[in-house]
Order: sequence, then C-alpha cells, then structure tokens
Amino acid sequence: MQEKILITGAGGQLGSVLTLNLQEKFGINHVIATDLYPSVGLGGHFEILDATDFQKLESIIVKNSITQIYHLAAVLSASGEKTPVKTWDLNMKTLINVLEVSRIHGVQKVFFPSSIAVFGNNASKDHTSQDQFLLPSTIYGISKATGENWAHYYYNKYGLDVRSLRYPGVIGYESIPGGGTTDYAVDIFHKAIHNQPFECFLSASTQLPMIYMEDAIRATIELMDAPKQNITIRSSYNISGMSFSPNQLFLMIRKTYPKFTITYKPDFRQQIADTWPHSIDDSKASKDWGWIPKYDLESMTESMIKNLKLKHQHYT
Ligand code: AKB
Repeated sequence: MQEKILITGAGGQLGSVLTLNLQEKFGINHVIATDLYPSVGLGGHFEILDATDFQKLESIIVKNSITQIYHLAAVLSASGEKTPVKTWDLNMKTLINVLEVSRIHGVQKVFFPSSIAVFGNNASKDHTSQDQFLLPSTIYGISKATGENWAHYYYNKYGLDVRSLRYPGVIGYESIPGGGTTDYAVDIFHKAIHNQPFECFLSASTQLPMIYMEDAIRATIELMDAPKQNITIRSSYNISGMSFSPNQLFLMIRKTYPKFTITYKPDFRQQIADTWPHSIDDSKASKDWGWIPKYDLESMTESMIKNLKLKHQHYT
C-alpha cells in the first residue's frame, strides 16, 4: 500500500528536518507538511494548519487519504511556562484531535513526540529508567506525560498504532530550536563559528541528556518502521544519544576554537533543567527495536562545526 504522510509542526526544529527525510523515504508527493505559517525551505506539498481546528485537520486527512501522522506541533518547555493554560490547551487539543481523527478515519500509524520533561525531581537523575513515576515540573512535561497516557489509551481501547519517543535535547545544524530548555546546546555553536562570546542560560555543571539530529531522525523512522509486535511500550520510549554539561560542551568546542569564551547567567530555565534527568536508560528501545545512537559529544561537535561552517560559507 502506498503510504501518505501528514506532519504537523513541520516548520519546527525537528519537523523541518523530519519532513525532508520523510519526503526522501516516501516520495515528495506523498508527504504533506503543515504548520501555522508557511515555512521557507520546505518544498513539496505544504498546507497551513492550526491542528486545534478539528474540521480543517479532518478535511486534509480525508482529502489526501492519509495513512500516517507525525504530530510534532507543541509549545516547548521554556515557552510553555510563560503561558501555562494556553500551552496545556494547545498541546492537549492538538493531540486529541490527531488521535480522534486517526481513529475515525482509520489512519494506520501515529507518531507522538514525548520528552525527558515528563520526569520530575522524584525520579532518579542518573540513567533514569523507563518506568519511573512521572511527576513533571513544567506544564509542557505535564502535557507530554498526559499525552503518553492518551496514546496508551487509544492503543488499548481502539487498537490505534500510536508510537512515541521521549526526546532529550535535540542538537542539529539544519534548524534553530525555539522555546526549549536545551536550546543553549545549539545556540553555542552558532556563536562559536562566528567567533563571538557565548552567554549560557544554564550553569556550567548542568548535565542533561541530548541527541544529535541525525540520530533523532533515525530513531523516529526506526521506531515507526519496527514490526508492530516488537513495540511493547505504548506510552513512550526513553531514548538518548549522549549527556553533557555546558562546560563539557564548551571545552569540546574550544578544541577547534581555542579563543572561544563563555559566561554563565542562569535564568528561569535553570530551575526547569534542575528537575530533569542527567542521563537516560534507553535499554528498552535497544531491546525492542534495536536502537543504537551513533553520535557522542565529540563526533556531534565535529559534525556541527563542519556543517555550520559549510552552511555559513554557502550563505556569505
Ligand atoms: C525542551 O527543552 O523543551 C525540549 C525537550 C527536552 O523536550 N528540547
């Protein structure tokens, strides 16, 4: 059967890269990218969609006989704290719309991104396991933990094939993140390659789990391609690539840019980061569908610098 893919939040940090990868995998005419605003650089079929609008979502699904949905639209952790009620409304309404429309119209697979933000201070910080009791500290984390329960419910009650990953901070050269607590780990590279000093909004020793974009995309596609019987977790899989602190990342970048400087000015995002795990146990993902990350701190840093420099040369 020919798959027909719909992506919400296709203009975002992950969405824009995932869209290109799905276009390559399924063919450019078989992927419909959607977002609130038109997105520069996304070729192919694009539609404006506010996923809180059930009727518009439904009409796109029906008109295009969509078979898979990647629902990436969401307000992230740091932005979410500024408008908690709006964040809850948007994150939950869009997910429930996607699940409901999929149930009604027989969409075969749904991808829902969760996050390490589902863990709170009660969870063990190191090598945080899959099945910790979830007590998130942000409204974003609360919406993701609730979303995991909705995904689990739709699978058990209706047999809807919903699959999910708890992403750590995603680092990539292709796009710019917005509104997250882990965004510093992308911003720092842009400063370094332009020989500018970097002011970090987290403290030097704040260790967080991260993943390189290439690994994050591959994990998403591998999870969605895995045989149905291998998927034993219908809430969301822990996944990780590496873990480091701003100081460790700074020292790694300094190997290429010895004059690069950093100062630390922790803001409200520090309190969020303090409640998140330092590292993640993703052994369930390895066991069920063979997850193995390719990039560590050193290879990620090399790749970021190389690709950002190429991009920079291209545009100047
Ligand atoms: C954020 O910082 O909000 C995200 C995440 C870890 O979910 N990048």
